[in-house]
Amino acid sequence: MERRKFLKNLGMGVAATVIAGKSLAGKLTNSTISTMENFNTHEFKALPYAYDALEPYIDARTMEIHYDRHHRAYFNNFTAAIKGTNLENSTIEQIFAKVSEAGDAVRNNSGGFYNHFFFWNNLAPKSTGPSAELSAALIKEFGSFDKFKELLSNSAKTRFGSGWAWLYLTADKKLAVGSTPNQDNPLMDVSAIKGTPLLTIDVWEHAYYLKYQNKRADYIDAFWNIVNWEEVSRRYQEAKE
Ligand code: MN3
Repeated sequence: MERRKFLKNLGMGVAATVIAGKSLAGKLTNSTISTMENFNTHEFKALPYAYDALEPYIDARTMEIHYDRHHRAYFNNFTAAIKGTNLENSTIEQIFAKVSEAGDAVRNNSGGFYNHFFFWNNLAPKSTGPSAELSAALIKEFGSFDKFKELLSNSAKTRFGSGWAWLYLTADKKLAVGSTPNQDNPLMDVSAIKGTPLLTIDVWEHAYYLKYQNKRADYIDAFWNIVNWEEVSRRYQEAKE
């Protein structure tokens, strides 16, 4: 994306943040990007909140570096990797479905591009709780809400090296938790876990090291204070239909 357009998008993000302070829940959903259609244009979208919005659980400096350097680099490398190929006109979902044929540059950078936007949008300054329907489904599948949290947390804590932990919906519409290495995700044909992502935790060290250093478990425990359950519930509603 050209620089001017990027800055314009970033400016819109700042404006949305100010509004979000007044009416958090309503405005945050305006900038959600979880539907696949929104990824068709392969745009680098603004954060749906300010860098310091997730304090004290995720610090502003980590958010700035994570979004503006790490995430932006994935986006730039992704667009460079597909430039001039037939993937340029593919949806991100189509790219993931055949990512094994596309090579490592596409696999790593399409995942890094998508996973981070997905992650930003499943975080919010104020966490509420899952919808009644998602709550019932979580209890039915995992026994209790706390048990679900424990399973996803353990999945994140035990992912060796860099990767992501996920709550996802399988093809037969069952809730499941698991993790993926590097920048893989459950939409990729190469992934050991497959389904529609609903909630994710980035467990790369760059996501937490400035504040938590080697204490990945503390970062994961803090994560539960900033889950955007409104967005996760919406994704569940969309995925189960
Ligand atoms: Mn990351």
